[in-house]
Amino acid sequence: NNRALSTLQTKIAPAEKGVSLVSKDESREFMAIFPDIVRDLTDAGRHTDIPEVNKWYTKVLQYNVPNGKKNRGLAVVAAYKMLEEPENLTPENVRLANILGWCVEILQAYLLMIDDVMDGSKMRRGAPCWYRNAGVGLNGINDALMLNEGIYVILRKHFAHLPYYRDCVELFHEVSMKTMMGQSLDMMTSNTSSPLNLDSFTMKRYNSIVKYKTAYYSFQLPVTLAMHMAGKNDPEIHRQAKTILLEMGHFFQVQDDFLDCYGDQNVIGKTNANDIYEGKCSWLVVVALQRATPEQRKILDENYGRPEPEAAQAVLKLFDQLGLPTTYAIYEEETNNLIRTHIQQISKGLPHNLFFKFMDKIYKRES
Ligand code: GPP
Ligand code: MG
Ligand code: MG
Ligand code: MG
Repeated sequence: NNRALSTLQTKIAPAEKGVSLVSKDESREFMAIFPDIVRDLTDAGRHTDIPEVNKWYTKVLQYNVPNGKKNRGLAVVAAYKMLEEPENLTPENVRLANILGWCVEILQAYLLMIDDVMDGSKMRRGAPCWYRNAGVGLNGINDALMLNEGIYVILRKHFAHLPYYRDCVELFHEVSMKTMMGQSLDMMTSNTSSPLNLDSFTMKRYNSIVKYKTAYYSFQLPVTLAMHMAGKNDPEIHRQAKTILLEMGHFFQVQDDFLDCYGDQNVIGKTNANDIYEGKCSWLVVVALQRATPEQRKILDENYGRPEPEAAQAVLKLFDQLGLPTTYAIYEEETNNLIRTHIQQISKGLPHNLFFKFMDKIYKRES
């Protein structure tokens, strides 16, 4: 239960099946840099008069940052290596790309910590959500805020002298703002804004929520950071990358919503059906609403977003009756094909392989 509260060891994630964004060695290299990140934030000769906070901050970082899939962080490294000119791919620059990748992972950890409070989630990455640990609770909000500020400490320490520093700092702020606006829309379209109104669960609303809350920070951010590092500054290239990355981000959140109900809890590391209990505007319920007969709509009105397990069961049963797993399988395959077609249409300055790699990584994902 008390994973890293009792140990400062970093757990190595189990081998993932399927394709990787980077090689095993590159993945190890990324992990090997994490202790330096922790040291930069907790042991850099600053705040030496409050050692108990540095010690706590170390625990917060160890528990929350390194135990996920690290796709977003590794995406920065993979993208940088594909975008940079070979002669500039020095060990120092690769190290910087890894550090930038950890900044994205810190952002992700920070967002998840507070998202789990807002969503009343129980488990994250196979362990209790941070706020559910003894002695944490809502104090965890401050821990999350410390992680967020840590991003800018790291950026300043390693990048302040570089020409793309300002672009990176501004991008983190811009993307954070968009994510919070998406989260705001997510919250106001769920049962925290009582009473739950399923009329507001339109596909249009869904599209806005996922674009803002997920796509920018999960896909546009890592690749745009790598483009800044590699000096790819042409606005047209950025526009084309953004278009395709937001499409991928949308696809990724549809998958997240599907896995919330149909994923294996031991593989996704979260408990099932939380979106149903929380009355979330999830892809599953939006599609269900499009298909429901008046009687089926009544089942949703009465059971969606309710705390009783029987209510969630009734919703799950309806999802099955409506054939949502099949609809999802078709959606996943067709969207994969569509995005691949769009990647082929990217005209200049961007390696198609980078985007194909991302799609290989997420298509048919189970976690
Ligand atoms: C994913 O939503 C989106 C986020 C984690 C962004 C949160 C943004 C904040 C400003 C806190 P989700 O709730 O479906 O993710 P999960 O299923 O992992 O809880
Ligand atoms: Mg959540
Ligand atoms: Mg959420
Ligand atoms: Mg989810």
